[in-house]
Amino acid sequence: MLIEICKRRYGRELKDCSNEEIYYALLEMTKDLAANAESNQGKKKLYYISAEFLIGKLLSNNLINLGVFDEVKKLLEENGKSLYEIEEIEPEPSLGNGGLGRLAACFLDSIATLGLNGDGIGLNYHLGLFKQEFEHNAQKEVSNPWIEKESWLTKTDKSYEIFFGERRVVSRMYDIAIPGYHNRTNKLHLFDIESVDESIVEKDSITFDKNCIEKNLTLFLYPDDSDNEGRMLRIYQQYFMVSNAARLILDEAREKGSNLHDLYDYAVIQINDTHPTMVIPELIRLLNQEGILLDEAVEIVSKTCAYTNHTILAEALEKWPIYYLDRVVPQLLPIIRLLDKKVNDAYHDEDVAIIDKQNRVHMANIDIHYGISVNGVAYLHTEILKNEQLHKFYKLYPNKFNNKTNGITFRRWLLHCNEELSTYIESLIGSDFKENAEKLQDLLKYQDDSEVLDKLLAIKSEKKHQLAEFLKKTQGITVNENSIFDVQVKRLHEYKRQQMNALYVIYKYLDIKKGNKPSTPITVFFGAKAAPAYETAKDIIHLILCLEELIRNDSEVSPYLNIVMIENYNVSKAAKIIPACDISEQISLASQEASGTGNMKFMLNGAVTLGTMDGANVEIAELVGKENIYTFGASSEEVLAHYKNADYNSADYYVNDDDIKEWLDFMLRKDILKIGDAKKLLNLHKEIAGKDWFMTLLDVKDYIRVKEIALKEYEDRKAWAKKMLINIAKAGFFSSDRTIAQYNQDIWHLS
Ligand code: 26V
Repeated sequence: MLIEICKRRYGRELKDCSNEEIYYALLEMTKDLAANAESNQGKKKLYYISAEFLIGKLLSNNLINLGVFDEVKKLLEENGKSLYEIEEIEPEPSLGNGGLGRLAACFLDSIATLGLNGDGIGLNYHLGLFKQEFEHNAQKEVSNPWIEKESWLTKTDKSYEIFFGERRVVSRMYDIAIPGYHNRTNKLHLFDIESVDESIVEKDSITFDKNCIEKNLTLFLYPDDSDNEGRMLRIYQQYFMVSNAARLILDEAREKGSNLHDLYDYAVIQINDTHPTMVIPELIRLLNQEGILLDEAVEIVSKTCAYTNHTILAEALEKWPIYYLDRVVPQLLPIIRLLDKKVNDAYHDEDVAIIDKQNRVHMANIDIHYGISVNGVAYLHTEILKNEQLHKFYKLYPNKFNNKTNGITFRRWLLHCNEELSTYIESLIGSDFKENAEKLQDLLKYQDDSEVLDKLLAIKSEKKHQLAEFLKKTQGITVNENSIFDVQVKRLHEYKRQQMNALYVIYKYLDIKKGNKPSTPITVFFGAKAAPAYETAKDIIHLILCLEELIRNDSEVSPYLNIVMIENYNVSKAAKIIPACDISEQISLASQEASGTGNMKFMLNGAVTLGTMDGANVEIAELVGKENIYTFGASSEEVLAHYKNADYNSADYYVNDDDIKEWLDFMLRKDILKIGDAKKLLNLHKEIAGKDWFMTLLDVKDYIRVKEIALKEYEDRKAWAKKMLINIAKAGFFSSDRTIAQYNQDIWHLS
């Protein structure tokens, strides 16, 4: 097929085509193959609505899922071409930010793989999340155009008129096919406007006129919301997403014979965090327009929607001032007030109200009252929701609350990103693990097999070599392939505590200077984007980049310790970094990381976790046993008690502990200030020594202690390889196929 496409498109043989030409031919072929695999046409359908879908590059994954990867790779090789080089040409869709978006992408893969009738709905951001560049040791944001003339997007004939008060835009739906692994194909529907105009963005920046909704609506994911216009634009985007979704859902239900009174027999909507919450009042409004009385419309919608919570951070729980909603979507206000009134009449309790005393609408509260299910994303997280953060709601609706521990798709995070490991596993235990991840446990019988352990180490070395080559080529950085690869890649946030890892580097630097040279050198990798308006996060990036420069130029230290900050960390880079990792840093303040999914990807690829008892780390620890994970730090109970009693004071640590003082003051030393920006470094110093909301100084010493143990135990290569094997073997639980099967069984009930 590929040969014919090349002939037709370019009038040439495959071997005479450029990599770029072959990429577009493969894109056409893959889209055709996916379109031919029919979707499940069951009566009831799931709609997974999300502001983010961090889908990553699609070519190789789609080839794997369609069952033609090996064949295509071989054909290309026979013609002197490399699929690995060709896949580099594909631009990475920039439709997500972090874990929440990547989870949505893994879920789409698993929903299709399990043959379930379910599509994703989101927005087609033309410039996506910003692209990160480093300049003067600081993050710079530039726009990230990713849509080419020919792409995975297929224009459909679906289009709606969407009204914002007086304003009106016309939408257009684009589809991306989501082929399941050896199964049917589902869709990701991305709504857009035809009047979007990329030229309004200032060159080399992410600055644009926020008032011009007709041109800017689908430009950026999470546009800067530090001013009124920015916050309003977010509401425009959210309403645009859910109004289109609601119209599509009603159209499809009607086509299948629904009279809309029975909508819940035809549709179930998973609301991914609060960004799509307005789908609830919007559906109620639309049903009412169709002649259904308001009270009944509320009942119908309440049986159709389910909500997933992804964070307990107060600032991430959306509360929109009524004033904004009234300006942008006045048509929803009567419905929201009705929803509020019903809650007040029933419960007379401000803490569970929809509209608070300050006239803000609590989006999560709408989801909880007017939905069938509320789920957390890891055991500990769900317990905290039930017992702490959403306790009052839990008392009202105990049966709505449930846990769905996150998962990852093994197609992308093992089969594709680590073919060497996947092939080797297959040679040991056969191919069943590809369909049933729990089968990975069959590896346990090799845990004392020297040959197997050696081979695991050899594969890890090969992946480290590949990453080193990639970094040399793309970032001009040389890394020591024989060093320990210690990796922390994730969104930048104080609760994730990249700053604590930076303090470790400072500790180690000083220790090496004292003459304590580690037997095996260490490379500490970071990869993280900071939200453009989040100054402390940007200051942490600055510190890391300054340390990187300082150490690189210090010939006494750099043979033993190095930092690498990876620029513009994204899904394709993750696929190269994760298989090369020895130590997986999962060091959030206990109670704050809802789940984490990177932790699962690292484990699956044979890294050993160094982490707190937070999020899904708790479940990882339980699965692998304490010999095979390094845990440290305060427990979530202790942390929550500190918050409740307001008795954590970072200044006490700074003033009373000479080591901590030395590490923190390091960032204000002359040699660092020479490299960095004094204002940024001072701000960060002040933040940690004087505030430290996420308790870095509470855990930093225990962290360093346990990290040193891990580094020492790395030296016993056989014992370490056994830990690697056990981590791989126990990762099966974290397949998103398991997670999705649970969503379906407990919430969606699709046939
Ligand atoms: C919230 C907000 C609210 C204000 C506007 C910008 C913005 C952007 C993103 C978010 C949601 C952040 C929540 C998130 O990504 N949570 C992550 O979800 C993962 C999947 O469940 C989970 O593994 C991570 O622990 C959790 O941090």
